[in-house]
Amino acid sequence: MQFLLANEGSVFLEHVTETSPLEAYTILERISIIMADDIRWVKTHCARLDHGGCALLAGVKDNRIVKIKGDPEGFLNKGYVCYKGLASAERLNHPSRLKHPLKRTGERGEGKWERISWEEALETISGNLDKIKAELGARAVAFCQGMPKGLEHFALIRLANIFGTPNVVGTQDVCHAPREVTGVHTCGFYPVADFHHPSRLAVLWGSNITSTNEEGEICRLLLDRMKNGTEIMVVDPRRTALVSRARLWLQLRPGTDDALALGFLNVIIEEGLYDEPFVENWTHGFDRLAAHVKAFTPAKVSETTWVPPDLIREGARLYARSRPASIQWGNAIEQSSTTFDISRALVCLMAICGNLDVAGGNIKANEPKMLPLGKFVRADLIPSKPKEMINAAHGAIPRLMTVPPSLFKKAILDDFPYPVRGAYMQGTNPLVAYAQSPQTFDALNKLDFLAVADIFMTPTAALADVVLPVATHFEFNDIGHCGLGHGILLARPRVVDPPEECWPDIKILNELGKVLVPGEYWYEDYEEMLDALLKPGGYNYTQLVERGFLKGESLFNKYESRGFKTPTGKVELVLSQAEKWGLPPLPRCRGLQASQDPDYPLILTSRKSRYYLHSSYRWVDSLRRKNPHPKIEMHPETALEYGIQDGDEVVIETKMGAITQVAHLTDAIHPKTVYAAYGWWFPESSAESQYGWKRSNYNMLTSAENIGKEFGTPDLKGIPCRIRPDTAPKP
Ligand SMILES: Nc1nc2c(c(=O)[nH]1)N[C@H]1C(S)=C(S)[C@@H](COP(=O)(O)OP(=O)(O)OC[C@H]3O[C@@H](n4cnc5c(=O)[nH]c(N)nc54)[C@H](O)[C@@H]3O)O[C@H]1N2
Ligand SMILES: Nc1nc2c(c(=O)[nH]1)N[C@H]1C(S)=C(S)[C@@H](COP(=O)(O)OP(=O)(O)OC[C@H]3O[C@@H](n4cnc5c(=O)[nH]c(N)nc54)[C@H](O)[C@@H]3O)O[C@H]1N2
Ligand code: SF4
Ligand SMILES: [Mo]
Repeated sequence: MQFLLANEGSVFLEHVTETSPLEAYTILERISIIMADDIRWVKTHCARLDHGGCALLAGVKDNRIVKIKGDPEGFLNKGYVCYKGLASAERLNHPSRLKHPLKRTGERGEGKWERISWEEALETISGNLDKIKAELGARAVAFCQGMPKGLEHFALIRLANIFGTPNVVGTQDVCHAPREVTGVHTCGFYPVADFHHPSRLAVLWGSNITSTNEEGEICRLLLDRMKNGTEIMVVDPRRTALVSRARLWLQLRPGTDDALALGFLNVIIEEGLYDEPFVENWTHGFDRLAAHVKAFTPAKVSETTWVPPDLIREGARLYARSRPASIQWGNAIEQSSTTFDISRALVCLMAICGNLDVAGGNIKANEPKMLPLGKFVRADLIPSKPKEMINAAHGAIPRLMTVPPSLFKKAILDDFPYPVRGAYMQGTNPLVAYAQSPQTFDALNKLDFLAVADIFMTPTAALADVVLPVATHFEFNDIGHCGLGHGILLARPRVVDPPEECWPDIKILNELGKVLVPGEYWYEDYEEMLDALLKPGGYNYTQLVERGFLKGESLFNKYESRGFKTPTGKVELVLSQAEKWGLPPLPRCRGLQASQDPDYPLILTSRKSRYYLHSSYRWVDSLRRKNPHPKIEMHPETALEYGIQDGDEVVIETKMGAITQVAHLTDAIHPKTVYAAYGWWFPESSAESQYGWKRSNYNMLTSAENIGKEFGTPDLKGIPCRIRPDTAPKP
């Protein structure tokens, strides 16, 4: 018998794919579940598949989630839900999830494990971290997290502070810290794009919002704005989904955003298109900025960026003349060693065009009242943190309170500025997510002790000494968007019980804390943390769940009465304390280079897959079917030049290493640019190979050495590379 599956959105019989009896059965089973009328629908918010934010309706039957729908009442998504969100039930119910604490029995990375009790797991972790603390001091232990997911990030910082280490490692170097911290230094706050009020223009600058919906800037909000007249401009090397609806598209050469932003400033200042009263009253150093950007003429900038001079002028004029206008800035601006300068230039642009702190521009989102996070994390216990943390020895920017992974690895491998020998990692997969994976492998192996808390066995967990099984989203009470700077708190109540012995991270941290540093710091029950955070706002967790979300009041033009929270009280186009902080006073440019290394004639960059979150969820079958292989995208002309056909295996090489991905031809990108997929490993591969982390992993190609000083940021996008068909014999 043949089993046929209609392709997505298709009602025609010819659009079918043959499928296995097992898959057909699974789908029929799912349909019968969905049609059953004994499903209980529970309201919650999505998370852990990106930063989250969509309000969801979870259909529950027999303590299992069987279906997910977008909640039409959701204030950020109004019923929208993406593929990842829809796959939540499958993610939760996956048979291979970690369900018990494990202890390594064989050599590190050999894939041999023994099941242990929670008590033994916590004692083992505590014993090992304490031993390192006794020998080398608490700072020789690091607490690490990747993309913050919920309250667990702050509970982790709390545990680190109480334990006494200043080193909380995070991926913020390539994700949001540059925007946030540079914003604070320049204008006193983190300027987020305001999609909650009308704008005349929204600029998508290296942000692929219809796929990534970053930090709750759910694309549905922008699409609604566009229906009501907001125009868009896209600054992206790729013809993204929204380009077809854009007024302008600036297809720049990857890695040249600093030059383009300075070119915009040049045009706007030379043509007098800036907001004169604002510049006069509320900016510091305008004349110096004006003199500085004179060199960045459209003609010069065009050589570097490949954007025609007229289009640079048109883009700059459009932004300056459309008030209010917002800039939705994406990862592209912060996955570059020049991220500090790009961010500086963009905040200057917002400022001189009068788009800061105005409705529909880039705003300081006002947070709902809650316990200040500094209090929650007990920052008072470690007042010397800025001086003690690894960052200090590297002259990183003040106010960056997490350690960049590249500096963390240096501490392990070179003992600089001091040795780090132990790590507790939650919600992160450094072997695939950090730049320069072979170096990460060496660093993880050099640790005396590594504990990893995850929902699934990953390449990183495979190198751990102890692995902890966590309960994840929908399985415990959590608060979403806490500390993200978007002015909202979301209720994410428990919908079902976690499987077997899985504990939520916040419970693990609370219980580990009790063993590690007993005393008055810990809560009897971890859920008390939720109430403690909400109490100053006059709520408890149950009340938050009843309301669904809290949003701070919308307040604009606050500077008129209070000034900007900078040393001069104005937006600092020139940083007044640059010398004291060791920062360049004006936004720099890496150089108006037009040449390219002849050995590496193409430029490599990336975007995130709409079906995965970083390296996560390659094991969720429905998502894997949508995107089964790591794809290298190239222009058909490029493929022809290199003798590559669609579907061929291709070797991608940079100075750092080589990987293999599958060719996909597209004219959405420039012939000199290639896009490789990021985040790949193969859960179906062997444990001893740590699940094939070397084969297709983008970070085999990146370097953690040439990093920006301010944020320790490596170049992840805009890297010189070369390609060739993979002719090696296949096993
Ligand atoms: N589906 C999905 N959603 C996610 C995530 C995920 O992994 N998957 N991750 C979440 C996280 S943690 C984050 S931080 C956000 C990030 O979300 P985004 O900021 O959207 O990140 P990316 O997809 O990496 O890149 C965005 C855009 O940058 C473009 N680009 C590439 N190189 C350059 C360049 O040199 N200059 C410019 N101007 N553009 C360039 C790409 O074509 C792409 O359109 O997404 C969140 N949402
Ligand atoms: N080359 C390149 N490198 C990049 C990026 C890029 O675009 N290109 N993007 C960067 C960005 S923006 C970021 S934010 C980082 C992301 O870096 P990471 O956050 O380290 O990335 P993930 O691969 O998503 O790893 C998250 C892990 O958390 C697990 N997990 C899921 N839910 C839970 C939970 O509730 N608790 C716990 N304990 N674990 C859970 C998942 O199974 C997964 O293994 O990567 C950065 N690295
Ligand atoms: S866009 Fe993000 S928050 Fe919304 S359903 Fe998808 S994964 Fe969840
Ligand atoms: Mo991120």
